[in-house]
Amino acid sequence: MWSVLTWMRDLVTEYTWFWWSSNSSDSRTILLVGLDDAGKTTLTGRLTQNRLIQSAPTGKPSKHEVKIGSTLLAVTDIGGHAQARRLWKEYMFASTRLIFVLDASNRQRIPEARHELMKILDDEDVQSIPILILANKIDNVATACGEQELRYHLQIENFLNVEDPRVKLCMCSISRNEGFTDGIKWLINQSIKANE
Ligand SMILES: Nc1nc2c(ncn2[C@@H]2O[C@H](COP(=O)(O)OP(=O)(O)O)[C@@H](O)[C@H]2O)c(=O)[nH]1
Ligand SMILES: [Mg+2]
Repeated sequence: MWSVLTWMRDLVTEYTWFWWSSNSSDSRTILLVGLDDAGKTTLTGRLTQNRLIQSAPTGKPSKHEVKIGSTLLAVTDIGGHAQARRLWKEYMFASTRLIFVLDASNRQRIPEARHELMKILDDEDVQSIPILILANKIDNVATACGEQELRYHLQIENFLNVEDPRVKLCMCSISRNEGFTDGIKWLINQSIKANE
């Protein structure tokens, strides 16, 4: 019980800081969300230090600054477990871009990932935010979904097949450093209606 209270206090503190910092500068912000175990922390390690990091499940939001080309990005990784998911929406207000990481090799959890993704895509408050979906762990070849199969399971065709999509899907293996770079570039290059 105490640890939950401490965790909640940390989140409030973090959120206040994040809200303040994102409103006080023109830094571009990327929010990293997805179910637990999808590969968010691994991606953060790739982007920030270009190295593999093994870590405990993310307990509280972690923020990192990443320089890609001339662009400075503030990446915030919010945990993916149920308690943290309630806070995704709060953080989305302060973000201009979003990465949704999912484990394409864990077929049992694809419906759960889809459910969370749909909540974001259907949310009127975040409709102007470009979203990069990283379908991770395709190196698990025995179980990983192919792209067409995943599109079918996620039912995101409507978001992908438009002239100016605000959603992009990349099949990737973050631990092998494959398949996500183009997606990150796409995300950075999306023009944002917000004042940046
Ligand atoms: N096979 C495989 N495992 C990965 C890949 N990316 C991350 N993982 C592993 O998946 C587990 C969860 O990764 P993590 O980044 O902690 O997930 P998070 O809970 O979303 O932050 C770790 O054991 C990672 O090493 C990948 O591309 N392929
Ligand atoms: Mg994590």
